[in-house]
Amino acid sequence: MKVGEIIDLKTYPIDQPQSSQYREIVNSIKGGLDEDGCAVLSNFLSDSGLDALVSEADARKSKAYYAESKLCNIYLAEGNRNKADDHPQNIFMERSNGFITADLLGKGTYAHTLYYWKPLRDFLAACLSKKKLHIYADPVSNMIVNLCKPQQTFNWHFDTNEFTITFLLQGAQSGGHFEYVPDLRTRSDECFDEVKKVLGGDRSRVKRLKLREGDLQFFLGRFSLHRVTHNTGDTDRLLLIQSFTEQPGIIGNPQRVKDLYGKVTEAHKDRIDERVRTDSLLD
Ligand SMILES: O=C(O)CCC(=O)C(=O)O
Ligand SMILES: [Fe+2]
Repeated sequence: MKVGEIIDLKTYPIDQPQSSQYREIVNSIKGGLDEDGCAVLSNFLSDSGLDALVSEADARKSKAYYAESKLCNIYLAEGNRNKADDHPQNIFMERSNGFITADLLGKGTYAHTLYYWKPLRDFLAACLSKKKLHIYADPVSNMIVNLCKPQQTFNWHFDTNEFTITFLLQGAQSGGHFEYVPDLRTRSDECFDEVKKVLGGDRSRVKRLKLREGDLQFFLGRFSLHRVTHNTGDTDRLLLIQSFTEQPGIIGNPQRVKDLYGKVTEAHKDRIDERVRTDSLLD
């Protein structure tokens, strides 16, 4: 299967930037992202593309990393002893999902081929009104599969990278909902009070996304708090995540990468003090 065949290019001709269909798609995505930091293209993957990506993920499920520590705050980082107990940095929640990491989805896999396909990146840049997008430079977490087995959940959190696309490979039979709160923090403000309200159970700003297998979701996870509710069905929920950044060279906080994905590389060790960020938000 060629890379273009993983996608339903008839409906979504993302390799034809001159076409009117392309412009329409870009405009619809822009509308969604402007409104609430999220947009979906239904049935973006072809049937055979979806099958291939599911098989690839299934074959690697036994190697998924499950962290020992099951309690996490929304920054997926340490607490802060200098803050009150009810400060968001000190509110810890169950996180029981696992990850198939990028090193397990290397060159030659369909997921890798799709991720590095230039027309896809150009299309995403157009949707975000950016000149150019870069592959997220983190070698462990730039492309991952989130694995939520029955009873598992991924707590409320913010992402490190600015922008992800996700492909639902296998939905939960029940539960396993993706929920998010659009623009809960900004580049210059953690908005702790608003964050506290959501963690306290206020659902007035919470949105729940209806995703189906093969859909492509665009998401600005650095600013929108999000989570995956408990998978209450009997089968696994599998979601492929590909991350991009505007600036090259951004990698994850080594502590966070180790906790979440179970490993770091030389790239993390070398660059602890000179990590690139475009803001000063807590990770
Ligand atoms: O599985 C999902 O829908 C979201 C996963 C996620 O938020 C993450 O891996 O950062
Ligand atoms: Fe996330």
